[in-house]
Amino acid sequence: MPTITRLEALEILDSRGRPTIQVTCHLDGGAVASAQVPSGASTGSAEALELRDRDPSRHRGLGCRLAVANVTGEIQAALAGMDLETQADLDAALIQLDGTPSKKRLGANAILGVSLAFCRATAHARGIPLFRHLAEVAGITDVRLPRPTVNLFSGGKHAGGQVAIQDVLVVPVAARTMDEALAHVAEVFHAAAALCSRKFGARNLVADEGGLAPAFPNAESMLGSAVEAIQDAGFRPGEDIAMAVDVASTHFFENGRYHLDGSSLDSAGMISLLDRWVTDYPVVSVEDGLSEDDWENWPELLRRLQGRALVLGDDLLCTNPVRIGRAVTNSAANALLLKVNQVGTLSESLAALRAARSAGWHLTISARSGETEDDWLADLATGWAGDHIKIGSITRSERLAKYNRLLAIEQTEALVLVGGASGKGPRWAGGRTACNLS
Ligand code: 2PG
Ligand code: MG
Repeated sequence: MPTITRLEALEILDSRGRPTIQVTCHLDGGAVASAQVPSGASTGSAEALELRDRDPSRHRGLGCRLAVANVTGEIQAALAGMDLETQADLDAALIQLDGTPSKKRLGANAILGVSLAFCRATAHARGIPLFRHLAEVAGITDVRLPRPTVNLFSGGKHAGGQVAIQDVLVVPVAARTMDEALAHVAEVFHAAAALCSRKFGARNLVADEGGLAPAFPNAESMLGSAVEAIQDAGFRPGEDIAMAVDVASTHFFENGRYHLDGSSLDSAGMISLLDRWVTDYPVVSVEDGLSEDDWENWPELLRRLQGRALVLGDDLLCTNPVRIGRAVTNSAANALLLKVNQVGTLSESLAALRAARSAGWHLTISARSGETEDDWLADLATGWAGDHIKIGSITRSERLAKYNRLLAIEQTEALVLVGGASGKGPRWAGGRTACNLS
């Protein structure tokens, strides 16, 4: 069984030019592997806490030298030479060492870096691909490629707030392979870029996750423009290419009201708006349609959208098994957005996945808006059998590192895309296979 002999750490920069951390793990058999940690911008308040230096003279206080020092100092001192049978042993040791519920003492960034680097080093030591090792860690046998949900248009905190909602995504529902899925998405992206120049006179600059971000007059014009781009690319909206929305509504919810497009809606008004979007556009997944602080209204949102679109919880759930349990009990959602740095270790993320799956929920495994060139997310979403993977758009190399890894896994391992053989399936499309477009 693996024993850690050495941990190294380095402060590196993420895709927004902000510091993050890379950890390298050496095992006694000679295996060595590194992992880089992502960072969000539209964060949920229940997320595990990244440790930042708070030194205003460097990187505006966001430096990660303290997190680096914790890995090479206290964490290495505690873990080196320890007998670690499994990933669960390693993660339990990290959690115990930190001793705080939010991981604020050692830093969730430091802890996740060690959790991921150890996992990858163990896969190397075993001589198997990371996704296979991750599948074994999770006890998952039906390994398959997740279907991508790809950011087309960006708003909210990822695009300077030109429009309140965060992402309009496209879902290549008719594609039978990953290769075909990305080819379909690329056609839509290029059609959307042409549409943005035509309609908004915009140069095709991209936002934090690579999505196009012209000055949309309102949220709904993002949805309408996405339908147009799908059609311009020669696809049938809802049949060949569906859509998803990350409303990220926590970030425009204030004093009990949702502030968007010049109006202020109460929760019932917001639910009605989302209901209409799902009726009028081929939307199969609605993420954070309501705020993380609006728990009492999520059950009504689920009741209204059930069977038509997934009700996906991100800020609401924060990949936290306790919050997922509450949402299951209250019938507040039916899909989990899983982001490992929201909770801080692979084992806790796995507990979140199990809580969601045992309630029959759908699973989207997601990147963060601040990413790195590391590609472990592709292996995680494959090994843990995500229904969807959300990486961002098909521009910016921190996104493409993951898409290209998915293509490589498809080619070398002959894995099938979820729902791929039939082309369509209720499991990943939220129960909806066709849409009425008004
Ligand atoms: C989200 C994520 C990824 P962030 O809200 O789903 O898109 O954004 O990493 O900024 O939290
Ligand atoms: Mg989100």
